[in-house]
Amino acid sequence: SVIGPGAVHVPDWLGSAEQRRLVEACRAWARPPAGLRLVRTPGGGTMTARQVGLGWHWFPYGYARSAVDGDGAPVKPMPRWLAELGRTAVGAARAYDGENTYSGENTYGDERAYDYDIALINFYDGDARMGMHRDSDEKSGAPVVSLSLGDTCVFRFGNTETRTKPYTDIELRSGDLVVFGGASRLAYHGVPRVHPGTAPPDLGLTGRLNITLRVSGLAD
Ligand code: MD5
Ligand code: FE
Repeated sequence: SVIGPGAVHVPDWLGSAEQRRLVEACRAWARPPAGLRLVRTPGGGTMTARQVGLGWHWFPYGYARSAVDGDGAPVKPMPRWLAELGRTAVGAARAYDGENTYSGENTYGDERAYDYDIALINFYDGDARMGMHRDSDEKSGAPVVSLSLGDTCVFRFGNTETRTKPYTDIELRSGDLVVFGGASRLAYHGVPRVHPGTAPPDLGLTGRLNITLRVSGLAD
């Protein structure tokens, strides 16, 4: 369904074979060097979701080509097939929005112009959460593509003004796609909870993985 202007949720977008392929790929990307790590925030806290980046490494608050707050190794490359999946996802979101939205407005832009050069993969175990925040370290207005795998979570989609109400809680399940474009690109959002044990049994994943595809807008 359309969850906000330029934000669309397409349930069950990935088939089970595609989900398994992505989980396998994430296993390889999670391994060192520049693998899955704990993220420490400047306030002295630690994010409960662990993260690995492809193409660029995110740290609080910027992007680097190496794991500057991890083992310092060069970040793994962004695979071409994953960048293409991002473009396909934006096209799917537009088609879905066109059938369902109130305005029919195209707020996603032209995906052929988007060169997805970042993948951030978050791994949530049963206790992990993500507090309300905005993704503002990218220097591009291209939509963010979100792919969910494994356990179901509650995703909180907020507003662009405050990290509090009004917000909408939706459940994201394994295989779901969300595209955040247009006016929703800079909305506050978070993951208040994960429901352990809800992953598809044949996926071979305990916990939740979320892959976001982004355009950095940064020069090489
Ligand atoms: C997740 N990840 O489920 C989410 C999905 C992150 C993060 O929040 O920063 O790694 S991405 C959700 C997102 C991205 C860009 C804009 C908006 C939501 N939004 O406007 O709501 O691990
Ligand atoms: Fe985010």
